[in-house]
Amino acid sequence: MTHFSLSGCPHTATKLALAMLIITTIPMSTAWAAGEHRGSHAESPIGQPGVAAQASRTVDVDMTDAMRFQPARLDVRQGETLRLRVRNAGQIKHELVLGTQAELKAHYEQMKRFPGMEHEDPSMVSVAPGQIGEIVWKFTEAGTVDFACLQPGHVEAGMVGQVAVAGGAGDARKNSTPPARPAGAAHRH
Ligand SMILES: [Cu+2]
Repeated sequence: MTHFSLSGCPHTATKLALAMLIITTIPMSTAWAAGEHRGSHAESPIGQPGVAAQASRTVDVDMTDAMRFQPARLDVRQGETLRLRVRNAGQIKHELVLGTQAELKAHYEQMKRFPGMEHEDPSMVSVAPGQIGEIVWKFTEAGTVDFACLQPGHVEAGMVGQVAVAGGAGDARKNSTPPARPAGAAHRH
């Protein structure tokens, strides 16, 4: 049984690199060709692509040639949608990729095997020097979501960070995120 995690994180790679990967690691499938990922973000512990109009706030993250994200730690509430405005303050290409540690590790190995590989997915953004990119992401599960710059060498240099997702639907409700269920709010005693 083919398991997609072996091929790295389920991001859409392009051109030759992807073709080679498919040949060497996974059979061609309509799901992949359609740009879908089995075991996709809908059930991912890191959350799912967000809708910009539902973003509760915008957070600026800088990426530098010192191989750092600034800030490298973000705090969000479970259920919150964040607009991440990611600025490359350096002279070389950087990227911010959200994922579980396992996903990032696998994806990073892939990036090292195919330097310069272009890849894209709603959970990541590659940003040219001096440019600004954006990720809109909904953090649906409490816990920790990792992120990293997967350009070869950057992880080892420390270009990693974390999003701490505070649990508690009750808190999210208080903070104006529409509740999934009214939970008896309709009547009062
Ligand atoms: Cu980088």
